Amino acid sequence: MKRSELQMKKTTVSGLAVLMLILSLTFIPGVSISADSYETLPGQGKKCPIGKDYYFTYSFDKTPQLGIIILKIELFDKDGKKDTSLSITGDSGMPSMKGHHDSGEVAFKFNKKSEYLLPVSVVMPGDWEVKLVFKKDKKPIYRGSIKFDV
Ligand SMILES: [Cu+2]
Repeated sequence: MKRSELQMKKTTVSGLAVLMLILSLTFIPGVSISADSYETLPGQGKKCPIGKDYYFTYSFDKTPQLGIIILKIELFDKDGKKDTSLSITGDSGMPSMKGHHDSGEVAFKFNKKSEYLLPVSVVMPGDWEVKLVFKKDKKPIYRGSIKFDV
C-alpha cells in the first residue's frame, strides 16, 4: 500500500469515528440536542410516566368542543402518592394554524383536591394540541403533547 493510500484510509476511519460519535450522542435519551421534543401522551386516564420518579394522568372535563374546556392533570410520585412538587405549563393552539390561536405557556393552577387545572380556549373546529412542560425547581424535566380534534 502506498503512503498516500494509507493516509486516505486513516482519514476515512477517523471521519467515520466522528460520525459515529455524533450519531450516538443524538440517540442517547436525555442527551438529545434539540430540547423541544414532546412525548405523545397515551390518552385520557392512562398512566404517563415521567422518568422513574413520577407519573401523571390527564383528562378533560368534557369531550373537547368549542368553548372553554378544562384540562386536569393528577400527578403522583413513584409510590402512587399524590404529588404537587412540579410546576406544569400548557401551551394550546392549532398545529395547522401556527401562531393564530397559541395561548403561550400558561401555568396550571391547583384546585382543592391538589389537581392541576388549565382552561383551554377552543375557538374553532379543527386540529388542536396542548403542549405540556413539567418543571422541577424551574428546570424542565418532561415535555408531552395532547392532540385532539374538534
Ligand atoms: Cu384555527
